[in-house]
Amino acid sequence: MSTTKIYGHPLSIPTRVALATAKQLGVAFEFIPVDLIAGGQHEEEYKKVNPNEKVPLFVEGDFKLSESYAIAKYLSDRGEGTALYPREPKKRAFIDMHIGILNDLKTHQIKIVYLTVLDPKFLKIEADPKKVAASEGIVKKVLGEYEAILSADQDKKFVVGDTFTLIDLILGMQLTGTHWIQWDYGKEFPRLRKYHDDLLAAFPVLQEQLDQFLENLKPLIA
Ligand SMILES: N[C@@H](CCC(=O)N[C@@H](CS)C(=O)NCC(=O)O)C(=O)O
Repeated sequence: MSTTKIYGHPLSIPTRVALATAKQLGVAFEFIPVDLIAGGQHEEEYKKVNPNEKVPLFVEGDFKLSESYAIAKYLSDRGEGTALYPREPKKRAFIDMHIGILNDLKTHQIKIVYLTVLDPKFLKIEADPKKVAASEGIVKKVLGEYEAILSADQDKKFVVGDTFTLIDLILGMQLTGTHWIQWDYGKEFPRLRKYHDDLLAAFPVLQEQLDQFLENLKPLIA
């Protein structure tokens, strides 16, 4: 059994960022599911390992790390992974800038999923249309920024430079989160759709993650 553990939920966007990074880098780990629907993140046993009461959590011996992007950066920064998170200062600065932008995207994607899917289904709480519209506005603004960046060069395969970096892994992963609300974002953002389709074709880990995600999502959105 591996001593490296990733706690998470298979449908959680941040968990999937951590899992995809580990898989892309060939890191051996044990996945420990936390049942968010049943409140597993608030149970004493989990709170002992992660007082933050969220997923994902990366554990290696005494070393514990929460926050999906911190986990992705850490894994990319050690061993063979540096190409995902290049050390050249300007490249790294751009990647960190995009990570900040993608954090807004992720936060609002998660809000929309809770407001429109999980709260109505499990807590019987109706979505507040104003809150949904505000988050949708931010999601579309961010996707519009990437649509513009990629449209400037129709041959561009990656957001920063000409190699696959954490930004492509994170953006690619977060774009699959649109399945939660069954939104075909490609109608509004066709260049982004092409970029994403090309990533899925070129990086089997991303396609594998998407297939597993869709399988797990089926019963929730049926
Ligand atoms: N900024 C965090 C966000 C983590 C997060 O919000 N995780 C959600 C699942 S998608 C969670 O654990 N929610 C449980 C809760 O808030 O009770 C990251 O990127 O890791």
